[in-house]
Amino acid sequence: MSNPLPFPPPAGLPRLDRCAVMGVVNVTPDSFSDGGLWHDPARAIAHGLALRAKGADLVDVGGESTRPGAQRVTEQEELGRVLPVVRELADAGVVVSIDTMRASVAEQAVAAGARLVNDVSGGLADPAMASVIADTGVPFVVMHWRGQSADMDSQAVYGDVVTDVVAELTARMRALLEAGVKEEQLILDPGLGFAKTAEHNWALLGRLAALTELGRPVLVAASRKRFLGTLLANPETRELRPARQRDDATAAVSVLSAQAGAWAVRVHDVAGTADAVRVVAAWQRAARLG
Ligand code: PMM
Repeated sequence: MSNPLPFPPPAGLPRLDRCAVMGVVNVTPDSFSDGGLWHDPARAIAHGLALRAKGADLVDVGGESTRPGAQRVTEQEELGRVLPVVRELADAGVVVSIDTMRASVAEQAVAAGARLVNDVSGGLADPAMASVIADTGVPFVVMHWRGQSADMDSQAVYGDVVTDVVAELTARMRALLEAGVKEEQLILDPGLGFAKTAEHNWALLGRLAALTELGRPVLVAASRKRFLGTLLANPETRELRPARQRDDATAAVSVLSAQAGAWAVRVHDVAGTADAVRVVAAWQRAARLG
């Protein structure tokens, strides 16, 4: 079957005929959407296997919460959280992504079997990240980022958010290439919710083509984020829709992202999105044949 996506899959990852589904395993006590649920390694491993069974093509393992206002954990703490989970899942044949801003964690996770590094800082938080990515040769998610979570809300100031994010991601790509990373390794991510208001997030989604046109695979990670809670707030009380009741909206974003040419979507509730991306692929196939 021909690949309808406008780019080959990132280096070393399976080729799919549809948008890929990245399931999330946060091995943290405090992530906004599922904090504490998978903090214990055995439970995190079981959860990763369950996500694969539900249709995740990749499983993203993270040991540090990046919710707005979050404080950093130590390197030892992060390594202790993620390495056993990465190792077990990789040994079980799961395609594992490591969600980290630390070069040392990325390096050890890749040695333990991770096949992709997902860095929400796009290599900005740790100057050693670029050389680890260049040396390991694994795909690297370059997310748009302006600073650590503790004070990122104050940095949500843009002229035109789409133009600014494209310019800042382009500068990041250039710096990574200069540091020896290959273009085939790069995956782009608009960084929804990171130094961005709800309006900024919607602008980036509505004009996703500005990112896909940069010629690299694009990852969209809207799952359960606050802007969906705001959209679906109780009209009377203005209370935000709780994080775990944002999965239908997340699946809708997955459909539209897939339709807009995203390479992958990163989600907590894999089942709904796994179905959704298959519907989009079937629809697009039929449209091509018609
Ligand atoms: N968001 C979170 C964590 N990791 N990775 C990428 N590439 N893009 C994101 O937008 C992103 C991420 C925060 O969400 P979580 O706490 O639910 O994992």
